[in-house]
Amino acid sequence: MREAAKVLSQARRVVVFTGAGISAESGVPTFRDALTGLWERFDAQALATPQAFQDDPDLVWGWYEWRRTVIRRVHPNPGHEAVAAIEARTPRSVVITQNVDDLHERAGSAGPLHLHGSLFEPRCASCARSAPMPDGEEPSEGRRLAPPRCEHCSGPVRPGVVWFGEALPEQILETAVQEATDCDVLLTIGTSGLVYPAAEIPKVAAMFGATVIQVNPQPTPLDAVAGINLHGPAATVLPALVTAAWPSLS
Ligand code: BJW
Ligand code: ZN
Repeated sequence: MREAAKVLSQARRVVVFTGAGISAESGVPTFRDALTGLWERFDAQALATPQAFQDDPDLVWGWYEWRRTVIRRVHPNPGHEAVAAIEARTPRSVVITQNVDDLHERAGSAGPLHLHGSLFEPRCASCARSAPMPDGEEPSEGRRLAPPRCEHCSGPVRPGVVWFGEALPEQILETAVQEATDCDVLLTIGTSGLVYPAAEIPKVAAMFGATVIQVNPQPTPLDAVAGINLHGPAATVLPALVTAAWPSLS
């Protein structure tokens, strides 16, 4: 922790790279947690595909609307707040997230780069125009729900996220890679490091000479990339890291 605090406090450019684990303590299940309710017998990896939406749009749209309801009800945790504090204390910093929730924004992070899109930007699956966000709340056990139809072409509306087999938003990925090549420290938080090309980001930073600090209670393939591994939950480790890095400001 002391070494991590030292390099962080001395860094001019910091990239904070996050995954589902940072939102776990807000009550958002991680991607690899078992599904519950209506989706108990499904695998998230199989639902997050264009094929699943094509085969059973009501099942997939219902799942995403249920997740949006969950996220609306929860709050950023001290891990998200610590990330915003790091941004406020570092001259050049950027948050690159794989998460489709909006908890970084709600904690005060300025313009996080969403590599895998957002639950809050539905669009037409046929013509790609953005679609209004439906209102209303989903029942806690979830339900099948027909996707709305596009106002322009009547195509089905889909979540504005990146599914397996789809390209990441080109400009955002390009900026993220550029930031990784340019930073002094990359903090990777709460990601299994299994999903590509996002998992390349910490590797790029390490290759270009940055110190990679990982925060995760479990081992991951990024253990080998990180110069410093802080084993523990983000909502505990990150506030402690901020206090250790900037004792006089905390
Ligand atoms: C805590 C904690 C606490 C718990 N504190 N930590 C190269 C090699 C092999 C395969 C591929 C490759 N390149 C591409 C692929 C294929 C594929 C892929 O990576 N597959 C792998 C599974 C093998 N990638 C793709 O298909 C990508 N597209 C692509 O490559 O396109 C090519 C193309 C080019 C041009 C034209 C067309 C195509 C797209 C990937 C999209 C990923 N999308 C998802 C779903 C988003 C929507 C949704 O949410 O439903 O994104 S998948 C899912 O995984 C989601 C996440 O953002 C992403 C990463 O997961 P994350 O965040 O790491 O979460 P978990 O659950 O895995 O891990 C949680 C971690 O938290 C754990 O480590 C815990 O220990 C930890 N934790 N509590 C801190 N309190
Ligand atoms: Zn349309």
